[in-house]
Amino acid sequence: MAKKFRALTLGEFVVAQQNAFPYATGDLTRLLNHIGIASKIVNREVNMAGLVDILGETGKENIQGEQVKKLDDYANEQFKLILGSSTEVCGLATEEEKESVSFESDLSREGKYIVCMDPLDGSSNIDVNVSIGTVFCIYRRISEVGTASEEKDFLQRGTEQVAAGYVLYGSSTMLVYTTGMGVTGFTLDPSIGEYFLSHRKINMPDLGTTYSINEGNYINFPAGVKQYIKYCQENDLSTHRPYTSRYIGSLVADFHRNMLKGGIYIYPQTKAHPEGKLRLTYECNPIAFLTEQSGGIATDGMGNRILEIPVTSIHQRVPFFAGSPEMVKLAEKYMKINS
Ligand code: AHM
Ligand code: MG
Repeated sequence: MAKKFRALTLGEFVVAQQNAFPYATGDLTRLLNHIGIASKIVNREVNMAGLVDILGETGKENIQGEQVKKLDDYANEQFKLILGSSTEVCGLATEEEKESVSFESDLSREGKYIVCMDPLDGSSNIDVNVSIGTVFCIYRRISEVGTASEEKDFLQRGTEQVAAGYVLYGSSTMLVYTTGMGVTGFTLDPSIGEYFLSHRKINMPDLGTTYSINEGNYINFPAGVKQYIKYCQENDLSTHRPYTSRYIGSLVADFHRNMLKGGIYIYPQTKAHPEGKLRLTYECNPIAFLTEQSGGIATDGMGNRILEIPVTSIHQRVPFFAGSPEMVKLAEKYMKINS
């Protein structure tokens, strides 16, 4: 006989969290649930993509003569559709949209939240069946409720985030989020299509033995980063070095591993990306919020806390150092010595 199983679902957990706040209206709870639903639809499509590739599907039409969806566009449209028809969100900024999107309906305009997201991050990994993710964060709007969302709603500092999280489409699919009360993780049971609580309170170790950086860019790294990498590679049994290098090329997946096991993720300024590659609003800020809520540190490598960096445009880039506090502090020290 199959083993009996009972764990809290994502829906049950967010409602229980909401009940801790007697004046909460339930909007944030509904919004998190809507993100969960959209992610399950994207997850289904992500799984299908591998199958389509295996069958050798090429070109732009599938067997029914329909357009083969590019998954990042598909994910973008799916999140837009679900959030746009919810009543909690008045606007959305994503990696795929040049400008922020203001939802038109009267009900949407009553929504008090805006969302910034990268619908499918690390999407170059799709074709080779490697982990990818969705990253999101939620802010309270600044513009007046009942009107269209405005650009200023999306240019708030990371410290103003109400919630942030990601979905990791990996060997299992996980939704991990924070509302500022620690980091909680849920794992999707694909057989019944439900996220179940699997990681009640995630604590990032103070020190890890993994560093994640695209070393192919080594020659173009700042001197401080080169020295920190050298430190990671040196032999010293007492500090468990050399460390292990692990780089998937999907921020969500690299961060997730480092958060659970301890480690550091670095995407510094390079020749190709003098301001860093990752985007502040929908990649770095949400991951920085999760980093801090799990006990880590996230900076630009120059002593500036990511969450406090002024946001001047939706697609602004920033160097990103995030992970176990002892590791980020040391990397920062090397950056400072060399600046
Ligand atoms: P994307 O938003 O275009 O997918 O780029 C973001 C991704 C991160 O997930 C990942 O950590 C990084 O870019 C990888 O970049 P690179 O291939 O330069 O190492
Ligand atoms: Mg991205």
